[in-house]
Amino acid sequence: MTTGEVRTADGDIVGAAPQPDGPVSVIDYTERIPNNVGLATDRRLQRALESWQPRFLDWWRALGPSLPTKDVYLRTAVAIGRDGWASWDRVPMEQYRWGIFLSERGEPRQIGFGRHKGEPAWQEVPGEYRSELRRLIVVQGDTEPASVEQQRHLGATAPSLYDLRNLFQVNVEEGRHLWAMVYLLHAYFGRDGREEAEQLLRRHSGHPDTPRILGAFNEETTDWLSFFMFTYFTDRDGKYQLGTLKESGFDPLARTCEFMLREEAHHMFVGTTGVQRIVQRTAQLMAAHGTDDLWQFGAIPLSVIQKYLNLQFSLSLDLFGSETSSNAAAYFTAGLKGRWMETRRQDDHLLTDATAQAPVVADGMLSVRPVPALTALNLDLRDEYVADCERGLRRWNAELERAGVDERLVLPHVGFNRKVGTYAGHFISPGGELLDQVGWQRQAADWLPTDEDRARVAELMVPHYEAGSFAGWLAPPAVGINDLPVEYDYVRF
Ligand code: BYC
Repeated sequence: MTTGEVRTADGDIVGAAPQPDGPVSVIDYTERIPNNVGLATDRRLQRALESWQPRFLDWWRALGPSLPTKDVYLRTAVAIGRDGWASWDRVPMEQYRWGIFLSERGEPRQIGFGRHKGEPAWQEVPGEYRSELRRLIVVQGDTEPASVEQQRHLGATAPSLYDLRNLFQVNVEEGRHLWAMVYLLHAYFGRDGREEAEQLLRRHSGHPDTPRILGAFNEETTDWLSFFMFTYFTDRDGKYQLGTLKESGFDPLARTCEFMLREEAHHMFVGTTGVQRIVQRTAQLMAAHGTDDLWQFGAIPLSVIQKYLNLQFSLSLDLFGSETSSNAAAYFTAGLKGRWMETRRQDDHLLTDATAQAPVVADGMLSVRPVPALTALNLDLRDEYVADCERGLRRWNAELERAGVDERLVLPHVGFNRKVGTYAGHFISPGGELLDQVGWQRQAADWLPTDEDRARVAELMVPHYEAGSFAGWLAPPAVGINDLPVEYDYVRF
């Protein structure tokens, strides 16, 4: 790989896009819908997608970023190599070229797990798994526009042009990820696929009658602290879910998700560094003034950062579904959804005889019980995710340590504030103590953001639109985008 790209210890990618060294299919940008799936040779599919395109643009205008801009310095995929490749330019956001890109595969793939292990990967949808596959694609697709809707108004309060640009980069790529799922629905699921594609634009985040499918995508992203926590914790669920779909026996889904993961890495970089820059400023002020009451200095108290973290982590854990799930077992056995790093796992990739320990809450205690490993695959993925989340915490805590502050951020217990799975309906403290409802609610204001916390954070959310100017509640980034200076005017009005 020829690259100006740097991969951090967390696997996040920063710096310039890599040059491809594997097979490359250049994307035809003279097409109305840029793609590397040979759309021009399939007129029916092309027409169907071209009729969906204006509806997508209507949705983008109505529910995409609300801040009017002239252009934004954006990365656009222009070719697909094994390592991906992108161009960077100032682009009027509405003219961003949302397209359909699948990773190239060097060699024909075999299904790597489940009942069909060893068979050639499917190039068409197997009839017996049609509805399960469609469901997975619809759930994945539903999250993409949902996050754009949740972040719609954040542009009005951006802490800098650098951050504003990152928000818009995330938004256009989530829009592209919607295109990726809509392509699969149109190309492989006939009329019901087209209907599902329509529904993806009809459900709206937080709508009382037509909400988005998964809980976390109906919550409001109220401010930039919430946005950075979202891109850290919730986009990271995206990384893990896409990582399991990348293993799918349905080859077009696997290849789509593989390419999406490249773009997704930047989203998590935004979250990791966004929270880090906030913690950096908070730590400096705590060290200087010997107090956590930082509102008076125009910054966010560490205790409030911890509350936002508690909330977003718990909402994101709900996205893994129940710890034991017959759906998850069925997806795996059918070869539709694998495990994280499936190919590197040292077992039979069938799991018919394996067991796992799943949590239980019974008799006033938290404990575990043995269950068939096949049913515990949501838990398996969630455990991988939690370990990854810990890495960001270490990075943020290093800022506190560097500033000479004793306090630390911590991940709350996985049972804290849960609405899905074993812990739902139980009252567990961030420290992992099982409480009664009254006891829990008495302390909830210490654990989760209160209306007052949100109001005070909102007071700090004053836009900084001059090039090189940054809000005082976070540190400027160490480097700019694609080797440009931090002070570059990444967004023009
Ligand atoms: N909220 O057997 P269970 C991303 C439903 S994020 C509401 O425990 P299963 C992104 C569940 O659908 C990644 N409902 O769960 C990030 C099921 O309903 P049905 C998105 C929920 O099926 C940031 C029932 O409860 N991708 O990409 O094993 C920005 C029983 O559930 C929730 C995916 O999620 C919930 N939280 O697993 C932009 C991958 N949880 O089917 C983008 C595709 C569960 O009985 N989805 N339910 O009517 C899946 O693999 C699975 O659907 C889930 C659930 C992991 C979500």
